Amino acid sequence: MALLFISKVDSPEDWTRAFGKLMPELEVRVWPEAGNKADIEVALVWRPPSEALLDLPNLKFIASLGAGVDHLFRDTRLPDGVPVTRFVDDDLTAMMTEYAVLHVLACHRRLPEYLEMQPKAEWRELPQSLARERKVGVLGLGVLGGAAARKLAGFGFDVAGWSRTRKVLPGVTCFAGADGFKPFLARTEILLCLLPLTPATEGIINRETLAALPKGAAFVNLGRGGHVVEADLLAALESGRLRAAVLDVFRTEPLPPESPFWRQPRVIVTPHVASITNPESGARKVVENLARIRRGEPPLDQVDPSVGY
Ligand code: NDP
Ligand code: OXD
Repeated sequence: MALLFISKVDSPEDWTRAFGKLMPELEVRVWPEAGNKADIEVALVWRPPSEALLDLPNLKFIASLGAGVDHLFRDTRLPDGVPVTRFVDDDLTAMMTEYAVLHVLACHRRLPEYLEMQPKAEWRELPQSLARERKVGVLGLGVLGGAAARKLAGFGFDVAGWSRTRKVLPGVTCFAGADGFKPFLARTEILLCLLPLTPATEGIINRETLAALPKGAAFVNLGRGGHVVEADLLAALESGRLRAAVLDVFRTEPLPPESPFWRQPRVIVTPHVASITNPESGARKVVENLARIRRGEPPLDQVDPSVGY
């Protein structure tokens, strides 16, 4: 039995070691060395080449190395009827929650503006609100957005969230669907994006969306770069309509040196590090799903290809 590992950004050595401890009989093959394709029962992938998942006659499931699956649905040809799973894990959620809280607090306490003042040796106090007076809005109330929204509500923020289907979350005002979008934006002073990238959410942060936020709002993007129309975001920052932004994800990664975001005042750039898949817990999930399939049960954390997440 073999697993086909395909990723240019994850360490095959770390994953091979993690599988070796849990399931020594599982042979980890690293793309493009697929060996006898009939042995391969699972493919563990991040942005696989377009044809890499075809012609694997005994493939039982395709596991995304990340929580997001946009890298798979973009231009990879997927074999019919083979389930796709994504990475859902308490450690991944905890790391993402920390990062979301870190940067919402930074925007709330006006850190991007103080960082802009520091090289100018400018000692000036900016007006400050209390957390209960600050309206935070979370785009996406799934595993990650839901956890972040709950934790932010615990800090005393006035938190709302927006999802495709309506949610009920204690301490969080929930909006849903197209009708809920504008009312959600109109009350959001710090907007945190934790949506998946799908055809429905591509470019969702655009001129119209940014204009619907109160003037002087801040934006934290931990979802995907494809959610943002970058020229519209830059224009909103330059005009002062948007006070600050924290950007962890970009349309082109690594962010090219010539990107204006590197030099844009009141913007914090981080290199797609909000939350990182841990090979130990990731391998546990894959092994658990192999066991479920053996028992004739469906794998956990399957995505719905019809909605793309
Ligand atoms: P989930 O699938 O658990 O949640 C997705 C949420 O988005 C759900 O609430 C869903 O609504 C909502 N949603 C999806 N489409 C729409 C839409 N068209 N309109 C409104 N709401 C929508 O995903 P996770 O929380 O696990 O992950 C979210 C994303 O975070 C990942 O897809 C990935 O892009 C990103 N990520 C980024 C990382 C980083 O390091 N920067 C690390 C890990 C993930 P509903 O509840 O109704 O289905
Ligand atoms: C993910 C990511 O989707 O790291 O897990 O972006």
